[in-house]
Amino acid sequence: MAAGAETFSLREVLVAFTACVSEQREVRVDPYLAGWKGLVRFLNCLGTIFSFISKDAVTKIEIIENYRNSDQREKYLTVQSMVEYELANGLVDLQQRSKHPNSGCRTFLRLHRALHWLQMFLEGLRTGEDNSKTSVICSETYNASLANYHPWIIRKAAGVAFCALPTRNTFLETMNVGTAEEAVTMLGDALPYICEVYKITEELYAQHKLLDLP
Ligand code: 1PZ
Repeated sequence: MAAGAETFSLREVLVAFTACVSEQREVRVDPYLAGWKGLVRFLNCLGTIFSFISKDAVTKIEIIENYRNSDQREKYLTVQSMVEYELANGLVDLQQRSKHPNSGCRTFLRLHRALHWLQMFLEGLRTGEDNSKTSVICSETYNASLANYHPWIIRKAAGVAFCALPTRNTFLETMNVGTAEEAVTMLGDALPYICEVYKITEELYAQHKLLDLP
């Protein structure tokens, strides 16, 4: 098991997502990234076969973190302020990646699409039968969401990696939130928050026609 894995609990990840939505219904960037960082740590505990996935997630997290550490950090406080700032200043490549290949908007969109998968995957785990296969839940939800944005070679590699996933109950126990039943309860409590974060971002991106950013 990776160092620190014994103290790691998926509860912290879910708590981070519950802290994302502000009173003004804006999505705060810092807890969003904290949630993703926790997911990456969790993914790393599942084995090196997933490292091509976690590496990409880390790259994206770091791009946005760099904006949060730059002189413009205040503009990246929420997804709403980021979209407003980048669009108003022509910092987003709308047709093809060229001058601004790593805009906050296009990078965040990749995590946002992955959050849709996560939402469906965790819901599938939560409602699945005791003996159901995590790999099946994972590939079904992946095919219904993120796969649509990935080229064949990545879909293939993802499919191979999914086969390494343990059974549902073992997977729920790996979350380190207690028994499988306790993990299911926690998922039920946390998922509405993740759905809300996803929904607000989706509406914002749709409103600004940013859902297909290259
Ligand atoms: C529990 C099992 C984990 C399954 C994870 C399912 C998601 C599979 C995603 C495979 C992504 C592989 C690597 C790179 C993909 C990139 O090309 C894309 C698009 O970025 P671009 O090329 O446009 O810059 N990246 C993404 O779609 C972001 C993927 C982030 C995935 C994070 C998963 C975290 C999982 C947590 C598990 C609890």
